[in-house]
Amino acid sequence: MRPLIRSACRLRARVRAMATLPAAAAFSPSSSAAARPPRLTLALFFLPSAPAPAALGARALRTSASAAAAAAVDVGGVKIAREDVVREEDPTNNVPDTIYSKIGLQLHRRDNHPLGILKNTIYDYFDKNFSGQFNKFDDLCPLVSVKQNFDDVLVPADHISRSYNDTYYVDAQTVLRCHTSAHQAELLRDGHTHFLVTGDVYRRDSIDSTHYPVFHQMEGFRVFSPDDWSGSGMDGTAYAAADLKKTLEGLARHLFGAVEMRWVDTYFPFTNPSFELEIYFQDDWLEVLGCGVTEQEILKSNGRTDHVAWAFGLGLERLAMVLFDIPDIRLFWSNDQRFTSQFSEGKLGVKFKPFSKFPPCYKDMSFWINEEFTENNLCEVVRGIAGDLVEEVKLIDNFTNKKGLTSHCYRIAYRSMERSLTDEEINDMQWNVREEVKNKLKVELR
Ligand code: FA5
Ligand code: MG
Repeated sequence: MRPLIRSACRLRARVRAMATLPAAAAFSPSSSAAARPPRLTLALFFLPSAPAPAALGARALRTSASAAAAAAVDVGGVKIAREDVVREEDPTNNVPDTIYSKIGLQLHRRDNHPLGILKNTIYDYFDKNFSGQFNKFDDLCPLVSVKQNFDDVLVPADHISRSYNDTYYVDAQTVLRCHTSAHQAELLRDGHTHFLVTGDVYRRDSIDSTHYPVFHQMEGFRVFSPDDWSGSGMDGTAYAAADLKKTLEGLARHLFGAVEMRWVDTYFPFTNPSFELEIYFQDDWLEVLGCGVTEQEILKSNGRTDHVAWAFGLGLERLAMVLFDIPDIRLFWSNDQRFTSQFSEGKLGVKFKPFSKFPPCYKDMSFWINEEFTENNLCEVVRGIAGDLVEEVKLIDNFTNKKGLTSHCYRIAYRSMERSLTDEEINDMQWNVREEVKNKLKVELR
């Protein structure tokens, strides 16, 4: 029998058996290995273009965009209007309407939503075990400065997560936060020593059943003073690391009951040592959180010299998909009664019953790529047209010819969670995708 807790010391280069759950490793060394500076040119793909095509997805999108434009959303007292976030003529901006339309929805604040139910259950764990010491924040504004998102947590200047290919920039100094760690420094400076921050985070990313460009994280942070560890026989770092692991193992048991889990050594710019917790689920190891002992420099810069701290950031969708048996990450955004009515406050782990399974429709497209081509840009174009009707975009063929031209063939899976799609609308969408890919990404269709 496998032990419940396993220690494994593997770096990112390890082979991931989880082909269907690629690690969106914004802060992993595999990302930084390919590090390159932000490329402003990429934002140019989102310069004004011909009006969005007449596919149903695009029509729905335009309607929601104009409705959104009419009313600014309020996040924690900050009013955010479309023009604050989407600036098509500004080359330092790469936020599309599909992303703007998600700001302010705050799924994690809905008590009857799987993400809200999960958040509240995690709150219960911390309340019970730390008698209310953790301060909770769940409506901090997702628009943050580059300094908050990256500099304050020591993300190197050339780290790939800073690139326009990976992060949504409102302008050169402002981003949609790509992790809840963006709030660590300000909360420390405000004097908090125990806190939980839950929020929507934004990343340009690939398209499949476990990746969506907006998802939710919960950050945990705990500061220790020398009195805490002096009698323990350990140094501050070892003490914090042991407390962190104990706390998170307890949380995993609180959520899952007896479950197999293991620690994996990893790298984050803001913690050392750093770990990931993986849970064994459906014959595979699933990464559910990153954590570690906070770099001293962060504590020193924010008024906590001579202290140590631990921090973690967990992915709420990843945990909720396991706990509620939710097969596709798009479902979290569904307003369909057949989805929403299955969940209610306080009921963690009620298994989702698919209301029906509509068939996917596959369309392939091949083109010669150019130097600027990235899969994230392709995915953004596809989502801009098909919205949530696109289930997956997958590279199925890749070769370079004698002249040095590289061809990619992508298979796009269209599937609605709620209804059957007609041939006509799928053909429309695919035609529009081909046109936009050709015009915006400047690739040569084959
Ligand atoms: C981070 O975002 C770090 N800020 C976490 C952290 C905080 C580390 C504090 C140390 C201290 P990472 O990019 O690995 O790390 O994301 C953390 C978790 O978010 C992942 O373990 C996963 O559960 C979830 N996650 C990441 N990308 C996605 C995605 N595209 N879709 C759904 N969940 C995701
Ligand atoms: Mg990770």
